[in-house]
Amino acid sequence: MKKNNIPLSAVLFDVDGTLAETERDGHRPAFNAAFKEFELDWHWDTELYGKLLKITGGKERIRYYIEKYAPDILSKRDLSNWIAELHKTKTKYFVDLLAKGNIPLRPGIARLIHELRENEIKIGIATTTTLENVTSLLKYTLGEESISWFDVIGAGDIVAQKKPAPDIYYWTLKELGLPPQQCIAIEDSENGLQSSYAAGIKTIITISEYTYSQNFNGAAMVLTDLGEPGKLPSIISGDIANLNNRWIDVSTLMTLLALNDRQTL
Ligand code: XBP
Ligand code: MG
Repeated sequence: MKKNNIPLSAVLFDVDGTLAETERDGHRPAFNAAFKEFELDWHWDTELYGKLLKITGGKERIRYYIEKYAPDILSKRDLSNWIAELHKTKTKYFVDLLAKGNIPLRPGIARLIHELRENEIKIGIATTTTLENVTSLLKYTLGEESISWFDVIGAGDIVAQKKPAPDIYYWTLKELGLPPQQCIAIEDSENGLQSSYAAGIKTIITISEYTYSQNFNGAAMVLTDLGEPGKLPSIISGDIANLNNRWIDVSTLMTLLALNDRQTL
């Protein structure tokens, strides 16, 4: 395969499902706790939550649920404010859960972040989730100072259109002052891939609890996780000879970026 000489300047991480498995035992119980506090008889079980995940963004997910399952609420005055308050309560419960330290980073995440820093490659975040969730996850896993390791954090309502729209990646690239060709995105979901792919960024998928059966056409590689030395990830697609028998590190990312064909499947 032809190679090019484009440098790897930045790696952009998604958060939920990619940095950590936050959805089933993090966001979901936090939503349910907020519903209880608001005296709503709603309960999002694991199966329903899987379906609701197609709507990105917590506030957007609540609104969708109301439209589909609780339309009486639609006539509420100041519905948008009420949803925002409910969602703020959910964020409080989610951050409390993170503080208990029960939601660890996924395999290879801490290692790769350290390696990127050592190699002076920029690190960014492009996520749909609320900024406070991101900074809290970093604080309770890598330590408070790790927030400053990120050159840019694109999160939540900073853009009007959440994933699968490319807006959050466009915003993040603009902040970094980098073209998409010099970056790699790491995502776990079809919505995330659609967003990064539309922004022109080569994307690695590490499948997660809720996303393993989704459509990842267009991804440069699909893996179980980033892997660690001695604990290799399984490659689901995008089996590139010189990435065989390796975990994802800076050198595998550089190799992947150097492949000329964006669709390396
Ligand atoms: C994550 C989301 C978020 C979280 C909840 O998508 O869609 O809505 O589920 O977070 P991604 P908020 O992995 O693409 O970032 O409630 O803060 O929105
Ligand atoms: Mg995700």
